[in-house]
Amino acid sequence: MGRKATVNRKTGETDIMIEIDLDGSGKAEVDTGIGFFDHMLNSFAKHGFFDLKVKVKGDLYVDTHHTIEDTGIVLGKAIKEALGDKAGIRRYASFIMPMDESLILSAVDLSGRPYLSYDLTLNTMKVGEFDTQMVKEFFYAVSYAGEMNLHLKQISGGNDHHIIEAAFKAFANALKEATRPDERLGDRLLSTKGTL
Ligand SMILES: [Mn+2]
Repeated sequence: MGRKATVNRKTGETDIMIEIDLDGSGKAEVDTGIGFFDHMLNSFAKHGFFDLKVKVKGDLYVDTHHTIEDTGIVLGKAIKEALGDKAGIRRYASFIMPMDESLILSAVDLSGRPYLSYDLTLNTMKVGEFDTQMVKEFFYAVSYAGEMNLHLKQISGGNDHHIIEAAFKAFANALKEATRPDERLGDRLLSTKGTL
């Protein structure tokens, strides 16, 4: 069966299907209707070695808000579902991603406790059709629906495309490591509480 999940969510604002395989090869098929967002989710899949299918029909005639936020909710749910009982995984990891002048740190703990610490400074309103204010909303939704502690910290930055892309790649790498099995654990949980 493997560590895969398919999650569907339909509201009056968005209709979303996401399929993820945590043990994939980075194959992605993404269509959100927002070019830059597709670019970010493709990067997330490729650099995390996740197989990812994302189909989104959102109310883009309003703006990009519902589409981006709801995609975050469904991606978080899919990650959580694919992880199952989290037995044997490393649980936490961090990564520092450079992209030219920008340097972004992401740390992840698949603790079961949602928390987002967000420290990126973006300078423009939009990258393409993507509203830069939505970066925080997206990662907030992923962290809450995925029940993970997620930090994004800008060490240095200049160009918004670089900062955002480095954040998605840093998150992908941190999540990739945190979801890897540690053979010393066998099927035990890395928790003194005995639950994650
Ligand atoms: Mn790019």
